[in-house]
Amino acid sequence: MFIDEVVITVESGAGGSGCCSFRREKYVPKGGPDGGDGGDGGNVIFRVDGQLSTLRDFRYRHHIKGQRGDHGQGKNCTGKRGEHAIIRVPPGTILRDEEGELILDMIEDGQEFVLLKGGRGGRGNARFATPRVQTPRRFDYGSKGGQKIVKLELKLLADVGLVGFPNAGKSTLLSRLSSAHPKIADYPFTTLEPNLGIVQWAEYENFVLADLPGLIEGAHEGKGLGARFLRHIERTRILLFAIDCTSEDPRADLEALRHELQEFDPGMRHKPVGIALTKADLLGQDQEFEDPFSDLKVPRFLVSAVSGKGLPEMLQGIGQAVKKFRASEAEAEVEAEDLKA
Ligand SMILES: Nc1nc2c(ncn2[C@@H]2O[C@H](COP(=O)(O)OP(=O)(O)OP(=O)(O)O)[C@@H](O)[C@H]2O)c(=O)[nH]1
Ligand SMILES: [Mg+2]
Repeated sequence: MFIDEVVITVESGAGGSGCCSFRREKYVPKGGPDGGDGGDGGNVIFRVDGQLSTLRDFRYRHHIKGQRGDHGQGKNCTGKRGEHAIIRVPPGTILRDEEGELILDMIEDGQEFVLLKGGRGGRGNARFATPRVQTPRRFDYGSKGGQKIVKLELKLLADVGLVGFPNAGKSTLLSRLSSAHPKIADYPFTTLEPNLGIVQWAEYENFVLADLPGLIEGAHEGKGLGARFLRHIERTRILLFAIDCTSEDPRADLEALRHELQEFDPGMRHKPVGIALTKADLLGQDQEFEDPFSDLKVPRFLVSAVSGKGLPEMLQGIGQAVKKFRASEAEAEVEAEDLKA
């Protein structure tokens, strides 16, 4: 099951208490205080792990705690610090607080964020010795850890999202273009959760392609698998509409798909798009295919995942476009940095 939304409670570890102890040894009268400090409690840390692509790990893990610090001990021994709770999340995870306010968007592989610090360890009595008070009995308790309820929401980060009606051949395309193995079958709604694959289109160039569950009319109102997956499209750089070229009215298919996306989020209108007319092998050998989108200025490709027809051209077209967008995003980032400086 694909999980893209969870609510979890996180807690950082409490600090260990300081110790009250005195040195006791043969021939050492009045050994003095030797109570060590308590160890700090473990932090709650979120870390992006590029290997993950769902929040499935949290299905049965709703409460995550940092370890508490050990108490201090005699002979000036400091308590061991508590282990951090390191929570691994997939890239594209959005962290929100209980009210739904954004805390952080976690994008870069390896990115870390300390949400809660562990409690501080308390001081042992050795710390309180002064020339006047040589046998202090005072020590601190460790401070408590913090607790928070956080919502994790995943919006996949893919370069290209495949959008189309059920059975249009989206999963077949993904399996043909990448080493992903999505389920493929000739009935609608075979794909129930997004699949990601890495598509290598030149020697050192690749992009991430997302195969999404099929859309149907009314998806934005929750029909079919609906809006739940539409949000994953929001963050893809390019939309690739998969349209069955044997469809009675490919044009109407495209309009219907676009309508669903726009109703879901009007901003999607501005996303760059391409069209993959799928299943080209089903057209008869001598049948002339009339391009139903000839008046649109949208790059389109007549492809067949079975025969491989048109795939190299499509990869080049999409690959170059992804490369261009990535470069212009990087440029925009640099400009933003310059403005800050
Ligand atoms: N002849 C032919 N059949 C294809 C081609 N691509 C896909 N198919 C068939 O079309 C059917 C649906 O393919 P899928 O890849 O599962 O379609 P999908 O768009 O992922 O469907 P959902 O996951 O239900 O949205 C399967 O029976 C495929 O074998 C193609 O290029 N040529
Ligand atoms: Mg599918």
